[in-house]
Amino acid sequence: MSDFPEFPGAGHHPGDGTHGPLTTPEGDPVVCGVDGLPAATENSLSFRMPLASEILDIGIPEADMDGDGFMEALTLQDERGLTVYSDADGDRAIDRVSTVRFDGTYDSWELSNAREHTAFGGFTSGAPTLEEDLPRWTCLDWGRI
Ligand SMILES: [Ca+2]
Ligand SMILES: [Ca+2]
Repeated sequence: MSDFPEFPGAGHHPGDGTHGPLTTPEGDPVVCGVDGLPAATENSLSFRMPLASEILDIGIPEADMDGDGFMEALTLQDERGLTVYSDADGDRAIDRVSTVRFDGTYDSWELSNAREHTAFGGFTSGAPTLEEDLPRWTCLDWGRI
């Protein structure tokens, strides 16, 4: 961690959590609890978390948030906060994430290209090979409590 100097007149700092939601350098949401997770594999029954740089094996859902009898959400946490991961369309690829951090920041995202990128869902393997296969996350809401 380092302190960034203030630049007078520099108006926009995407991704720093102050003027926009926290993002990784690749533009992914900064989520909690994924450190050390394995990469998703073709034969796993786990849900997967598509990110620009990798597709993670996120584990087995533990909650039925919408009451349809199928569990589609799980929560992971680490020393920064916690993130709820959910699969809204049932293809076993996470497409909604909501993070609340202990520093008071929060953000919610959805996978904006989930439907046309089945490589990240179902039982197909997920290594993206084309640029347009990269998952794109769109921030729905962010701020500070
Ligand atoms: Ca459900
Ligand atoms: Ca999904």
